[in-house]
Amino acid sequence: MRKSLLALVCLFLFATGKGVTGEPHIVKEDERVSMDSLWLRTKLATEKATIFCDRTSPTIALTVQELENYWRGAPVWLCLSKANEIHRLKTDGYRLTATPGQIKITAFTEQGLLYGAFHLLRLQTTNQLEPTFQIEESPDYDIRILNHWDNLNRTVERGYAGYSIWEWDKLPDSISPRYRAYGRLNASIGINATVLNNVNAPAKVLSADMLKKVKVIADELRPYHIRVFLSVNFSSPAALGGLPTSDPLNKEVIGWWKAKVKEIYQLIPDFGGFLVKANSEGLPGPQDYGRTHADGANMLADALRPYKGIVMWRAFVYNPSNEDRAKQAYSEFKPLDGQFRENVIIQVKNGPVDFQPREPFSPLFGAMRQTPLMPELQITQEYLGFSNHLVFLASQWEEFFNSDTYCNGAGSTVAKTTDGTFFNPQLTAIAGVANIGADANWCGHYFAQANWYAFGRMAWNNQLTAATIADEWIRMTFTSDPEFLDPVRSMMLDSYETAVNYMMPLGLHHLFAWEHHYGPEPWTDIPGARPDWLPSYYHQANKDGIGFDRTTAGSNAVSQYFSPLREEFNDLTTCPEKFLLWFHHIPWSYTMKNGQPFWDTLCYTYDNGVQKVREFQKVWDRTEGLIDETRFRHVQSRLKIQARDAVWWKDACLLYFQTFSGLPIPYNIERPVHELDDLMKIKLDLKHHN
Ligand code: GCW
Repeated sequence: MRKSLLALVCLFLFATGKGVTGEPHIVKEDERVSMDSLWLRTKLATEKATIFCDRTSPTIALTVQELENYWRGAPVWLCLSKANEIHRLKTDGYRLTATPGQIKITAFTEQGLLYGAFHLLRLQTTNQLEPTFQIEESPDYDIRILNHWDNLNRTVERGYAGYSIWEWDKLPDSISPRYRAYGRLNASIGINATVLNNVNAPAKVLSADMLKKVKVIADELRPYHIRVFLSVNFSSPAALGGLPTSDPLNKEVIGWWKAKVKEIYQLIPDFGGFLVKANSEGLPGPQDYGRTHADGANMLADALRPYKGIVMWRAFVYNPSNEDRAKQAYSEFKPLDGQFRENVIIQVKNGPVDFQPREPFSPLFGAMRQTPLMPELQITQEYLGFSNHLVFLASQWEEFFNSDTYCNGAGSTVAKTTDGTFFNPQLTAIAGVANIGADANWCGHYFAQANWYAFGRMAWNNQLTAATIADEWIRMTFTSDPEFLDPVRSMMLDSYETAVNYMMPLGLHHLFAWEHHYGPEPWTDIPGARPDWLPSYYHQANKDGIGFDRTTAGSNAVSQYFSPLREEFNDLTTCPEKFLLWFHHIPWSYTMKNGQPFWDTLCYTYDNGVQKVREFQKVWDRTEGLIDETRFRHVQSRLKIQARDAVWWKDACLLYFQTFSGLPIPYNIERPVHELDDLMKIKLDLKHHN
């Protein structure tokens, strides 16, 4: 009797996650799981696995070690094979074959074996191992690269996870163990390249002293097959080399870059190349000398070509002009199509403006047929609540990859225009602006780790769905327990749309606070500021309505898209509602397709965003006791901030836009809890480093 009562009490405590004292039952983190594990949290195997390989190299040694430590199955054979035996695979690809009693990983490069091993371990951790299987995988992009916006003083532009992990002040003598941990994490998701420093680059990064430090990082990352790149300042020949000019057609300038490149390759034989932000946001570039982007990029490409280095040249440009900012990158780059060297790739942000919560895809995708383009995604949440908001970005990227450009008729997705399916490019690549810093949890928010993970997975396979990746990541990072997995996965999958809804629904964009971009300031007016840095330029709210008219009657940005998309965007009745205010100035009296007044829809959508975050809090609180306390509490506290911020966003935007619409906020939604005047006084002291 007693026994069964005790069992009943235990069962009850277990089910509720509460301890005998009424305190939550705490699941302690396994002490062997280090902070640097992130999604690689599999426990060490009790017995070393048996691994066979008849070759050795630093990468193979790492691969063997990884499997010995974590694989709990049949012996594994690592087979380096001749290319023609597995001709369907690309350089980094692999084949996994499991038959009873034996696993074979076949690849024709050592990195292929490394990626294959991580795949096998992932199947084990996520409980997806079958007794027999054959899997072949090749990446969609040749270069899968992180862009760090890390400054040499270790601040990180738009970084929300502490200082830079690159300890420039301590290098080259002292080597942080995090460099290898970084290599391992990236290799586990197929990332094979990194740009160490901010695109807003000082010339100094190319100084002899700095290059010695870069060499050390490159040496640490090499076994993980991560090639190092640098962002360079276009005026380095003058600023660092003391030349009178940095004109790309000047002989001395050309000679300076050649010598500098040679110096780099003597230190780092597998150096990847340069990333360049030129003639953008005040940075120097070829246009300062009357030359084009192609002149500038080609000159650098010629210097790098003998060493197989490449130039990633950014298309993020906009001049102080009257042209709609959303049109400018296309206007500048489209005419240069076909003028770039083979080792140049143009790096294009996903949307035409600037990493806003939701943008249509940049019309450059599909439009440049003779020049390879690489998408640039922003993993760091500059415009999505920093590391305070839980926003799973795979949903945004899934939408982006699957957007139809119509460049070769229906079905010409952005994915196909960039991954080599179309146009036969010499190079394919994809970049993600990193969200990594020196914080203990690497990314500021535990769920921000999921965005780094998702970037790597989608750079490998751009057809993976957000749902698949969320599932995988939760199992790897937390648990496969359905009590946790199912609700948390739904929360992640709802989180992107939710953030868009409480921040900038229906095509609104750039309503952010000046400079730091945290929180709403649709009213901001900074005397003397460029108009296209101010929210009013984008929302265009007035007594008649709201939204940016980019139709043929307005800025005509629609014309940069292929038919029939341009007509679809142009017509108010066919434009997807999620882009309504991106392309149209909507009268306050407008009626939506479902018959609801536009103003009411705007209000309901904001409110929906707020309600969802409240639900996320409930979902999360129910997971108490299912995971460790550290991560539980961290996420719980961030969700509180997110919930408060969501209300702040909703109140600020609705109360402000109401001053134009003059319409009541529908009575069946939460009433504002703030006064507009008070919200307009908020000035957060958040630093923006560059
Ligand atoms: O989104 C904007 C950011 C800048 C950034 C710039 C860019 C690195 O606000 O901080 O500078 O884009 O992408 O170059």
